[in-house]
Amino acid sequence: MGLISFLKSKFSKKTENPDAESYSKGMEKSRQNFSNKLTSLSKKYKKVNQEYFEKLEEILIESDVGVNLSFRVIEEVLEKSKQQKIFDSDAINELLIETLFKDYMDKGEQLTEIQFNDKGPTVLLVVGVNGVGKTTTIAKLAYRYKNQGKKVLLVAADTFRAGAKEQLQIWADRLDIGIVTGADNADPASVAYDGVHKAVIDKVDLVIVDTAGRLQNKQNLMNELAKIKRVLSKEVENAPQETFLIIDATTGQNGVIQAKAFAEVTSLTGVVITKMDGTSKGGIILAIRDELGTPVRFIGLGEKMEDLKEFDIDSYLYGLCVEK
Ligand SMILES: Nc1nc2c(ncn2[C@@H]2O[C@H](COP(=O)(O)OP(=O)(O)OP(=O)(O)O)[C@@H](O)[C@H]2O)c(=O)[nH]1
Ligand SMILES: [Mg+2]
Repeated sequence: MGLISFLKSKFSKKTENPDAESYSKGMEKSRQNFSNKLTSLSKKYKKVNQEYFEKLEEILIESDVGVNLSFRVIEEVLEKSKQQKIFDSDAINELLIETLFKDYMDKGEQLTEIQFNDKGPTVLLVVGVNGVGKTTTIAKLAYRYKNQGKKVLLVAADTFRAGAKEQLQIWADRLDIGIVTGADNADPASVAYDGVHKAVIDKVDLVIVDTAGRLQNKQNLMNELAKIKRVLSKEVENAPQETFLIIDATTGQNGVIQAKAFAEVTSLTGVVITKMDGTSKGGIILAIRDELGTPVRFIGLGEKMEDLKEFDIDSYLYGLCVEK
């Protein structure tokens, strides 16, 4: 059975994966772009030729899959098509999706949920440039893990942007969870320290540290993040156990550039892609994975607290490719 038929049958029973429906809804714009283009291309050609592969590569690039990955995947599909003597355009499209899937899987581990520390708090540091959805994602994660019975504490180490801590405070109140804040323009590392200190005393399970996203000066950012990390590990061994980079899907290839820049200044354990519902170019997930190798842990499919889903490649491809 081909991958598309597999995905269709897998998700025909909603109970098997309730998230698949959210992916399908949240990725409607991307699907309309990607899937419609594939369908109309295969209708136009029926049998593939050199031009067909060029058009296919264009569709991938237009969906933000990235030039490098697009090129590689098309080469691979072309090769397989020759070897296996597949010239039917629908079959080639299916082969393309399978190749994208395989490429994602081959890149390494498929971790999603936060890995909890056996003893003591687990610390998650959240980084990313301005406005990508850091604070919202933190609230969504806090909501998720609170519902799983974890004691969660938020730490407002973004002391730079006016109103940042008030925004986090609103979420903490709404979720009825603890929060540590500092004075405006306080040293972010000192707020981070107060946060983990309180977390140890209060026997918190998960500490989520919000940071200001400043990428104007790489050296400063590197120093600031290094200092925060040092301070966190003073109170909790191996903290932060998780560092998530937040990327806004609507920023396209710019997001990929940000991801590379952050990966250069600090070690990341995961990426969260937000605003997938707001883009028609959902291929960015594949590009980020290709460039960084870091697993995409969660994706944001809307503004509400429950709109954060753990990343699942099957549901993602279902959302991207499978027409209703
Ligand atoms: N549609 C949609 N909107 C989102 C998503 N995630 C975040 N947003 C919106 O993006 C905007 C910015 O989100 P914030 O969480 O404030 O972003 P931030 O990175 O903390 O911003 P700064 O603190 O200013 O750096 C808000 O209006 C959010 O509601 C998502 O998955 N989908
Ligand atoms: Mg923020």
